[in-house]
Amino acid sequence: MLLEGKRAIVTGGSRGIGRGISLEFARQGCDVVINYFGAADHYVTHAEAAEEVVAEIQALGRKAIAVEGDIADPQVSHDLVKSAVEAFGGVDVLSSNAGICPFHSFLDMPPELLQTVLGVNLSGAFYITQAAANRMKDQGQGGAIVATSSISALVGGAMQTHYTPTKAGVHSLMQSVAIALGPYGIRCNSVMPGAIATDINKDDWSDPAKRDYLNGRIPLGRFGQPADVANVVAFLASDMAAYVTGASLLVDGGLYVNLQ
Ligand code: RM4
Repeated sequence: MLLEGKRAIVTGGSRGIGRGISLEFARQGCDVVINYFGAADHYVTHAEAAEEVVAEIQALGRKAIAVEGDIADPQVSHDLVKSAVEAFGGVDVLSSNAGICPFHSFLDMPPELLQTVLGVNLSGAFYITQAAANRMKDQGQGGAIVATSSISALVGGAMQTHYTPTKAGVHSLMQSVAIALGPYGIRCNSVMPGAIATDINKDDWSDPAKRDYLNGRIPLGRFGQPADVANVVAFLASDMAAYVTGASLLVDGGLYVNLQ
């Protein structure tokens, strides 16, 4: 029960890594606001998925609500904090996790696609961090923010030229806000997931040759699961990590260090 009695917001919390984080937070004793985005897009979350996570959390004996909204819109972050205050009385933990990666080649990248990815992955992380941190400051009890960066903050991807800079940006954002928010006892860290099997990369890894190649590069010999990342996020969000801020932690089965 690392997060007993805490109140969390998880953006992009209904599917993939975010779903894993929402469930792990609940297992650790936390109530959770699950943000999701309901547009009919392959890469974003849907209301049913969010309601399923709410039901799973309630079955664990914790409270949860689902709140729809595109995190690229700054108003959504204010709404999420307001929802957490109304439903649970405050916010102690933020998992800034919402992200998209619509794989696309570089030379013909449409500006609109670039703007969409920047808006969700980077501006969205900024808005929710700012909104949650203001609430945590007003509460006067500190807080913990954990952003989902990526191994892609450190390495490139030919089909991810719009995406990898946002993940480097999220990592950098946590470093800077760790300094800005340290005086309020608000810790800010990021996780850098490697190859985690979720809907975001289902198409990209539908080619068995590509999947086998990537799998063979992971020293621990398997793709990650959302729970592999969620466990680390729960740790960083908890008092077990009371002296950790401005840090990033690779959760990649050793993929990053495997040059050969
Ligand atoms: C990750 C990394 C993975 C990719 C996802 C979408 O950060 O690049 O390989 O599957 O993004």
